[in-house]
Formats: sequence, C-alpha cells, structure tokens
Amino acid sequence: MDKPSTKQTRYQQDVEFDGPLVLPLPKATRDLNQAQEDLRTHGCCIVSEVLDKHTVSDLSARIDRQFAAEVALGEQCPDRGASNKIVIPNLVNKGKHYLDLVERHETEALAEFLLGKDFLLSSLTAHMFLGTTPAIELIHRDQGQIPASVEFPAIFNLFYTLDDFTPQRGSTVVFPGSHRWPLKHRVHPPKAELGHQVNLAAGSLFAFDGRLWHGTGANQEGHRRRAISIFCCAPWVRQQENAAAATSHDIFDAASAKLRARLGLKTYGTLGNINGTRIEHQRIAFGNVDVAFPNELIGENAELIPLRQSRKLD
Ligand SMILES: O=C(O)CCC(=O)C(=O)O
Repeated sequence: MDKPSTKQTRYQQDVEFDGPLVLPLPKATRDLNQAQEDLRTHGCCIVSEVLDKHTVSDLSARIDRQFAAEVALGEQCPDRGASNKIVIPNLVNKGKHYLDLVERHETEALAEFLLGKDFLLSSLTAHMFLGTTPAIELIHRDQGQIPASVEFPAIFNLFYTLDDFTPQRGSTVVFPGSHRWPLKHRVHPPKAELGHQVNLAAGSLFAFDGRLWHGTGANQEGHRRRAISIFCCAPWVRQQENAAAATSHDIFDAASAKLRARLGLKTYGTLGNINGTRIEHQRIAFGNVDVAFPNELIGENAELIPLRQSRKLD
C-alpha cells in the first residue's frame, strides 16, 4: 500500500494525469466511505439527504433574517462587494445552529480524511445571490496561497445547500480531477466552459479539495441559491477569518472542547500558544494541548492588561 501523503492523514494522493483531464462529476451518495473515495479520485464529492427539510427551511429563514438585519445596520453593515453573489461572513457569532454544522458527523468524517484530526475551521459563512449575475465568476483554487507544487490538500470547503443548485441558478462550476493535474496546469485557471456545473438538491453536502479549480456559476434566474460554507484548513495554515480576534468570548465559553479546538484554541505542536496570567488546566507545552483566553495578558514589567470580554448569553 502507498504511503499517506502527509503524516497527519490517511489520505493518499491519486496518480497524476498527463494533462488537464476533466473527469465527470461524481454521483451523489449517502455513503461517507464512497464520498472519501470520490474526494481522492475526483477532488470533490456530493453527499445527498444530509439535512432534513425542517433544518433546511429553518436555516434558510435564519439566513434571510440575518441578511435583512445586517442591511438594516446601514453604514455598519459589512461591505458586500459589487456582485449580486454575496457572502455573509463570520457566522461563528451569529447562532449555534451554524456551529452545529461544523460539528456534524459528515463534516468531521470528510475534513479529517483530507486534513487530519486537528483541522481548523478557517471560516464559517453563508453564500447567496441577491439577483442575476452576468457571467461565471473567477475560476480559482481555494488553496491559492499555498504553493501549487504541494501534492496534498491543505484547505477543504464544505457547502451545505439550503436550496436546489441548478446551472440556471448559478450552481458551482467545477473541474473534477483537477487536483491531479500536472504542475503547469495548476497556476493559470482553465477556461470556465470546460468545467461542469453541479446539480444539487437542497439539504445536500457538496465538498471539494482546496486544490480543485472551481468558481461560482452565472445566475440567470436570480434565485437566492443559499448555502452555508464550512471552510476548513490544516492546523498549520492561517485561518481565513481570524477566530481568536473575531469570536465573542462567550461563544468560546459555551463551545465544546472540540469546537474550541476547531476555532484555534488548541496548540498544534509549537503553534498557537496564548501567554497570559495562569488559568486552570492551561499549560505552555509543546504538543497538542487546549488553550484558553486568560483574564489578563502580561505586559511590560508584568503590567496586567485585561483581556476578557463577555456578553450575557440566554
Ligand atoms: O458559490 C459557489 O458556487 C462557489 C463559491 C466559491 O468559489 C468559493 O467559496 O470558493
């Protein structure tokens, strides 16, 4: 048996193609072992019937409410960019129901397979359209900051769909197999027309390796086409959303040990320590240990700098 591609995972890179071969889309499955195999061979997988109808309609209504409430903030509303395809950022602070998706068995099984058991949540966002869009958006690899010569996944994107994804609604354009393309085809994006657009039912999980070329399709209908993206990274990659700075501390307090670790409150070897006044159960050591926010940071001449902020949760 071939060796795993990294020490952190059981993942084994499939053989490289001679050129930029685009495979057909993998079939939707309910079997997570098959989904893992699809990730290995195709660089993407579709798991069907993951969220039940009630969860889908509940999350859809919450996303609509969240969007309307953020718009009502006026000038304080985060910048959405010029496109009708928008992202609602940092759902970490916006309700436990989104964090539950991070801890779902399907997320864990697939992300651990690709990135190892210590993977981090890189960002938690909602994707939706506000109307039609004129063209397919930029074809890219999510792992763009990592050298293209790297032969293993360091980023993994899981989309929990809240609406049916169809080509007319701007479903994602993907190039299955492109994680196996030779190096010279990993730098400049392929022509969008050569990719496949996914067809997904609401409540599915569509997930892809950070090395896979893909982009958002053109939405001709203007349908909202909502999805929640659980964007994950290897434990040595910088997170897309800076969880330590942008997470309300009471969320950390209420989170399970596993979720705190996913958000970055666990060291990975020598990475991720927090220095401050001593708190129970926390030690500074090499190895993978839980860390937490101290009440005070230690400043010049040991001046204590208050750190913790908190909000009352219901
Ligand atoms: O919204 C989509 O269909 C794809 C989004 C995308 O390209 C990404 O999250 O990297």
